[in-house]
Amino acid sequence: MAPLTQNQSVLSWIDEKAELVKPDQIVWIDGSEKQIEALRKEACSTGELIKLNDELLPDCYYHRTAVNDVARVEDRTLICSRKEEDAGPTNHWMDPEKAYKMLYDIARDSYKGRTMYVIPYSMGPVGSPLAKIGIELTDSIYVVLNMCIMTRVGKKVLDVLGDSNDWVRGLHCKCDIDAEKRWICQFPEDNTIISVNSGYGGNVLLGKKCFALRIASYQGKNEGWQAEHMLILGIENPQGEVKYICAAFPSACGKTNLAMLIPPEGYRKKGYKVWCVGDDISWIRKGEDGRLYAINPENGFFGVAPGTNEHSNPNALASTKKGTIFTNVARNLDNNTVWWEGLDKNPPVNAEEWTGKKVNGPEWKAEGKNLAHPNSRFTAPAVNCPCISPEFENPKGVPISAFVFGGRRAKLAPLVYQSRDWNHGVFVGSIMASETTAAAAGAVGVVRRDPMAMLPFCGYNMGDYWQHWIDIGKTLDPDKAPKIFNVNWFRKDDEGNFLWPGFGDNLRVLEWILKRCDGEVDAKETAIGYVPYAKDINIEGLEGEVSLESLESILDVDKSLWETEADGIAEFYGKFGDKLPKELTEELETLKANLK
Ligand code: GTP
Ligand code: SPV
Ligand code: MN
Repeated sequence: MAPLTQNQSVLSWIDEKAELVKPDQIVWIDGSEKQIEALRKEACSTGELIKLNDELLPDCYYHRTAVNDVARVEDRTLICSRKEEDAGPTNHWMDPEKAYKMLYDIARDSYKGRTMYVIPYSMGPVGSPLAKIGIELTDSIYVVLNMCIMTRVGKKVLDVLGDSNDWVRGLHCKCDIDAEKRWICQFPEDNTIISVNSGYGGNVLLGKKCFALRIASYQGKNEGWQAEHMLILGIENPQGEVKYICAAFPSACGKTNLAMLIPPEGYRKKGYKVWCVGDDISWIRKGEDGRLYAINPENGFFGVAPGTNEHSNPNALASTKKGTIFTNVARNLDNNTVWWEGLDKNPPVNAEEWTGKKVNGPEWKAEGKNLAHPNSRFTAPAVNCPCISPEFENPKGVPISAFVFGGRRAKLAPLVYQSRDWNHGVFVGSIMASETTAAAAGAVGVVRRDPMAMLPFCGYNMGDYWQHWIDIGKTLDPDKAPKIFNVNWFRKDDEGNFLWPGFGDNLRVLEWILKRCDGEVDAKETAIGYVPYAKDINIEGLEGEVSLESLESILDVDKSLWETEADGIAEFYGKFGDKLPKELTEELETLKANLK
């Protein structure tokens, strides 16, 4: 097929890679519905996709990955910078020369008998000054179809690229899905990503974590902007004013849910609305007026299915009703639809669990087994979302009032607190810790440090990344800089029950955050920062669920627990040697002094 561009840097790179992997043919993805439909048909004919009930779920498809390939693999994700120090102590590193050789040996001839798909894509609205372009080569139709939902794809992207060399190279080879030879490698200094032996989400949709976070965070450091693992939501008050918040939570800790939240009834009646700009990634840059502006570089949602239902997240559920690809959920064989834990209380009797075994759903559940994989996902077009922001396509992005950090902490972190200033806010982000989830392979529920929710996604030394945050702060007028907060929806009592209802009710906390941004409410100064007075969090309508007393207990700062935490932070910071910004050392000293 004739190339869709004359760009020499693109053509020669594709030639070179085709020479390596030896495809039977090369197909350029032009972004047309006709081509996409033909690919869906082809994938259905080989069993790669299953078409779902077209009346109940129009244009929706089902896919199962290999059972050894169901989540990101952090210990096989490498940052291949020339110097090991530039990857830093929190990344796995390999010398680029060695990595290229290893990867080329694995990839060599692996497209024989197969097609090479060339996907030109834009992260961010096509042509936006905040957007960037990538090209992914893949031998997987599943990847092509997912990229067509998650990013802006096709000829229009190449037209914007022209003959520029500023684009990110991505090579994906399924190979044999051999877990022992699976590698997800970023070469930040070469704008290059190579992924081999996986067919799962974040490992292979190279625009997402590999580019929009690992490569882009490095680009942002050099170019004066930020790539963050943050959702973007707009909160519209009854007067029709919209304020935007960016929030960073680790994987499977509530970004999609918060980004699409439905206000509690009392708020809805007053006229509050929430608009979703993005649910996972933000690219942030200073605008002409001196404020920070964020775009969502993605065009769809790769969301966690389990737990998504009519009550927890009706907007996410509605987003999955057409044009969606479901991965590793369970199937209801009676009506050819999908099911997952937490969708409803009726697991299908005639079911196929996520590995493809035919089972009786209720009996299977009674044995304590899952029908859907805990990290099963939907890939849904952003335009499907009933609360998608009217600013979603705005090439300039939206102005940010607050940054919010958060994680899963059963104890310790209060429901919400505010940093004293920007540098203290960077400290608050840097000390984030969270219980691990099924989004990455490995143990679940273990508390680990996850600064700014970027631990698995920062493409360079985390110490330099913190310095970049501090440097950005220096360029901002304090009146225009977003205020920085920390939240914890996941505090538990001694019996393991969540103490805060979460989901839509999180708006009550966001309301306090916006009032703080506007200087409309007082707060209590504590050792860790400003904590709300319980009376200032609106719990109207939560009678029976949350009392003033229980609210006080989840706003409580337990100094002895925080002293232990400070030791843990000091130990973590110790790994960074002289890369640790002195501002953060000072913040830690202040925390320790405050706890005395
Ligand atoms: P990634 O796509 O992996 O980046 O995840 P995410 O941060 O978007 O997480 P998501 O919103 O999909 O939520 C993951 C899980 O957290 C789901 O099972 C939710 O049910 C649960 N969850 C989300 N918000 C809340 C909350 O406010 N409280 C509680 N208790 N659970 C929540
Ligand atoms: C995450 O793990 O944070 C995700 C899913 O958003 S993945 O695309 O697999 O990284
Ligand atoms: Mn994520």
